[in-house]
Amino acid sequence: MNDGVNVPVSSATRGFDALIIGAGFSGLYQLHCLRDRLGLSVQVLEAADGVGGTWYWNRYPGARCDSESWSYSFSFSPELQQEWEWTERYPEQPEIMRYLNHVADRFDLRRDIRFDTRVTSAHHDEAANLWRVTTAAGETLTAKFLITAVGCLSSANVPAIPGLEGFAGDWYHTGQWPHEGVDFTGKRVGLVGTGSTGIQATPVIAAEAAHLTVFQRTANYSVPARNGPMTKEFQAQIKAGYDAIRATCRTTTNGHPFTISDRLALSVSAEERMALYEQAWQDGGLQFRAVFADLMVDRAANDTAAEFIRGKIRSIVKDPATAAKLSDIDHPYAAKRPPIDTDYFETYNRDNVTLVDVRASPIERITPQGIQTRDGAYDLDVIVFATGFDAMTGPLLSIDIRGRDGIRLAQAWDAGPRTYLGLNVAGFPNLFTITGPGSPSVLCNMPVAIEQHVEWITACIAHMRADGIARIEATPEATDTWVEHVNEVANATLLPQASSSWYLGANVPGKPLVFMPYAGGMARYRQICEDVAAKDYEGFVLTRG
Ligand code: N01
Repeated sequence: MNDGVNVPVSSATRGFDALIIGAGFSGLYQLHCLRDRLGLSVQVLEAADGVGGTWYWNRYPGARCDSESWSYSFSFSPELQQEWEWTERYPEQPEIMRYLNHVADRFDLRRDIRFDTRVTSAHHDEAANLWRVTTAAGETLTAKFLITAVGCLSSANVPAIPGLEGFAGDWYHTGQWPHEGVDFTGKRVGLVGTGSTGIQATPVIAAEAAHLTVFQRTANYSVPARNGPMTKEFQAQIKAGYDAIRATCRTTTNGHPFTISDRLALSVSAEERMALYEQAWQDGGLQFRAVFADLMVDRAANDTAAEFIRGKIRSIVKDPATAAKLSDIDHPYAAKRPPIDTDYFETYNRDNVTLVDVRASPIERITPQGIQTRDGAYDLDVIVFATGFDAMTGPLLSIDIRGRDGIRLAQAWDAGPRTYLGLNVAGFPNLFTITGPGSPSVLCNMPVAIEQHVEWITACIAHMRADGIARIEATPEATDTWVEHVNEVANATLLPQASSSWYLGANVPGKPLVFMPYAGGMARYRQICEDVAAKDYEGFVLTRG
């Protein structure tokens, strides 16, 4: 597929006002803001041959967004949101790709995107006050501003299991799925991983494969999505109510179009609590987490939700041994990113599906025939790794980014990511990191977090240009205070209690264990960012030039 236009670059260095890395939701909107609102010369550099970011790569069976379609979209253009027709409650990957391609065309963005262009390094030249960016093809481009729009979940994590190279069948990572798809008909498939991705893919692969073996290391909660088509009436209702929907998204903790109840879980009777959970289970979706105000901060409250879901698993899954493995969950509900599903637990009632507990009996190696655990050998034709990502820092650290005095980002972050507001790193002038570590990012409905960052960055650059400011950079003191605040708000929740969570970097061997996203809530974070800007960018050093 080549739905992009490649802009030729001469061998001489080309200069721009701003370079943006990545053409997903964030890169597209940032390009529109800087080019069409501020009149800057901008170039987006994108490794893929089309727009879409994470949605370009994640084409695995069942790939679908867990946010409601009407909220998982741009709010900046009233015309766009009125003309676009979502077809389902949760959009499937191809529908999101159609939407993002439509956005790229509607706002004439492609002419400033260079596709098939992987950025390998970005070095700041202090004397020239420029970023020098090189690509895998050896070209160099320069810009005053460098904006990373690389996404939080774009570095695939393929576990280093001995023997993979000798596997006689085919293997795939869900985040690097072949464009032509994979035909599982008649195949014995092994799926490793039971995060949101594995939980989405399991029922779809099981329906096609001869046999599916799911290798589960950490059992997980999941709540039914209750996906369904958007009726004409519901479409009309959403479109008429968009102002209120967007206002809710901007002011709620997780950027979703629903509010969190102010009831406490233990303030109601056991009967009422069960009835409320049952209603939320029937309604489906991430709203389950919003039934009570204290589910993410009080372990006793959380236990009630956790036990309700465990009970559901035991009632759905007919084989008691399988039900026991699936419901033996070691962390609070939603302390890891909560999956939602379509018939995930029901799928274990199929004759052609087996669950293997690889916590009890770890995977030892991959043989030419399949997967060998401590206690058994599983012959497979295909292995699917739904093993997640080197999240948040991985996409940034895969680029050789160097700031003042040649300091490498990898060095600055050797004990874990340190940012100011998740937007900038001390020592890296004029670098903006959209949805960077230390911002709400993955704890928020992503387009809401993205729009807030892009609009803040755009206003900041407009302010710099209006006031003749050449350079902006976070101070080390503001960074220290912010990192402390990020840790403090995370520790006030149950989120760090999931020891295998990718929020902590625990899924990647050797990665520093640091809670990366900002858990203080989107509304609070937005206010902090606005206050910083209003106080003449407090915590940043602005240099005229
Ligand atoms: O990845 P994960 P994901 N041996 O890291 C297991 C977003 N998303 O791709 O927990 C055996 O959550 C690992 O086990 P453990 C969403 O934000 C969004 O599923 O480390 N198992 C875990 O079970 C989500 O949270 C949507 O013990 C191994 C699984 O692999 C994020 O992407 C849809 C292993 C990885 O789970 C990531 O989700 C899907 C090993 N060596 C995803 N290594 C939508 O909204 C890892 N595992 C569309």
